[in-house]
Amino acid sequence: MTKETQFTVGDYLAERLSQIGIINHFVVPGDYNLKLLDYLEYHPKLSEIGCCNELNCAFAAEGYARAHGISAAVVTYSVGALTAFDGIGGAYAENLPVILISGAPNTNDINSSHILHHTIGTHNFDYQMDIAKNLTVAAVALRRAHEAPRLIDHALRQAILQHKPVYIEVPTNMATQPCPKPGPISAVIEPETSDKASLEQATDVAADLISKSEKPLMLAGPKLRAAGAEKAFLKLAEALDAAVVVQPNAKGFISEEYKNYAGVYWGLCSTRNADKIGEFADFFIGAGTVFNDYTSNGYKVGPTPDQFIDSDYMHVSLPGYEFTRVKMDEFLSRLADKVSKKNATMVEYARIKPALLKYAPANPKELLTREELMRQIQGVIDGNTTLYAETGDSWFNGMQMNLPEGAKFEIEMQWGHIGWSVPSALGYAIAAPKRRTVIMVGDGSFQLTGQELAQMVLHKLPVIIFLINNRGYTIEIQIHDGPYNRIKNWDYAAFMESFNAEDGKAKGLKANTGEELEQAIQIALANKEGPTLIECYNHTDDCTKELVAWGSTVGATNARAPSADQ
Ligand code: DPX
Ligand code: MG
Repeated sequence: MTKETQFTVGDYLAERLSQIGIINHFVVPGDYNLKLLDYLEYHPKLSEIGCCNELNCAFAAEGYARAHGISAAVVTYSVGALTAFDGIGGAYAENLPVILISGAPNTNDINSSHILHHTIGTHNFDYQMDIAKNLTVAAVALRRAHEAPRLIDHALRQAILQHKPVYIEVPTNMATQPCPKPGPISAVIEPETSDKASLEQATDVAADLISKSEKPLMLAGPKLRAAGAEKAFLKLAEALDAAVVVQPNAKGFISEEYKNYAGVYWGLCSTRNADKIGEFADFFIGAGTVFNDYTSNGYKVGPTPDQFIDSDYMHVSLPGYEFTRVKMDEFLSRLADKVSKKNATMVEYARIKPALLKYAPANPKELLTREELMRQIQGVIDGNTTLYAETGDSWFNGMQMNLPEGAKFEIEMQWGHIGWSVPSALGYAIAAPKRRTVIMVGDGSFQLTGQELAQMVLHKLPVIIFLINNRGYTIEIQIHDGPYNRIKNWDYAAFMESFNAEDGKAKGLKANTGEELEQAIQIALANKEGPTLIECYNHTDDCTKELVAWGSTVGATNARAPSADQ
């Protein structure tokens, strides 16, 4: 590959990606994006990670954004992008700024009567852009080189400001076109600030409402991290000395060793009596909360609007008020200056706080139970661990894990795509190679995207995968059972080792008893040169009681008859 000396659109995009902090981008090549990939490769600070397919590529980028703040995935037209869109929808739902870059037909063909490969075989070249517009906050198609700087900068800025994915379409003849060099990067990355008058008024109203309440409780939601407002949230918690609870998809955003931490607030699935302190509270101070059907257990959990303040990235909702252009972190921090101590929820919590969940060791010779499995996984989690909990009973098991200071937790609860965890953890481990990435994933989920383990082998990432083999879709069994919830068993341990081929250092192990699991974990911890998958026995019916309770509420919510006025 020889590089032209002139600065091109490909160089511009590469330079901007680097300037916004991207080091690794995730790719699947195709003839519509090959030239662009060359330009990304030429850039001295960018390094590509190949993926097995575009769904995994989008999820890997999503995981990279979880650890690193922002990411990019590069795919080919239609056959690639349409597959990637599923993961991009996930990034939208999970508030992760992923830049999806797609190759596209030559600009001369787009307006011609030619029929092109990787299309539906008509002259419609709009469908991909139409989908992109629905799944991103900015979708741009480069058609003329001189417009590229403006369009690229616009898309990148929107990703950063809105914490959501964006789409950039690059025709196959565009990366090579001469283009001006980028201006200062501050034009793209400079953060927005609050409108001062709105910030003052919003915090005055909020402080007044809090002073009139007796038992305020702080509630962290899934948008707190994307807003970068964790510190401000804690500042307010300290000022009030109120108890702090988190939604299930905000677990880990607040240290579980924080003195005011009172667990996961999720109705019957709550931990550490968070539901009880929620019932005791008379006012909720939320930050980035989202109550969907799952996290509200069929709309049963959550504060009423008259007892609830919530802040989003750029607005605040209070009973009877709505303030726009008020940033979450600035709101929480300024509010902390205006309130005084109101610690009734903390006083009550000290009374009802349960001891930390701890399972007694099982007989090591006996078949593994869910409790024994969780007891041993808990032992692996230290302050340097990131625990991934895949959709399935792993969600509920994950909730109950105690996270020591420094440990992190990743879940994909809004999108809820089975198969997310393996590729996302690949991206995460690429971005945070010094952390211990641990995945809890069910057999059904694993079957969607398990081949992305290959990249962990290639890049020698010591990820530990607990494959929980309960021979089926147990969560679906609890929502609504039928023969479709049973799946073909695989030899998962052998599958892992198949990726080694001639040079890999992955290990695939099986654990049917407590003793075997203990030994497997020792081997996994010692394997620093590749991933280790431990296929763990779990009886189909041996699931959490929280899943059973939640499954019946979701089943009932799904089954509601149509309203008469519909
Ligand atoms: C489905 C789910 O084996 O976990 O613990 O046995 O439930 P459990 P598994 O990974 O099975 C997962 C399975 C089929 N959900 O129980 S949660 C429906 C679904 C989804 N995402 C996609 N397709 C179907 N969530 C992409
Ligand atoms: Mg299963």
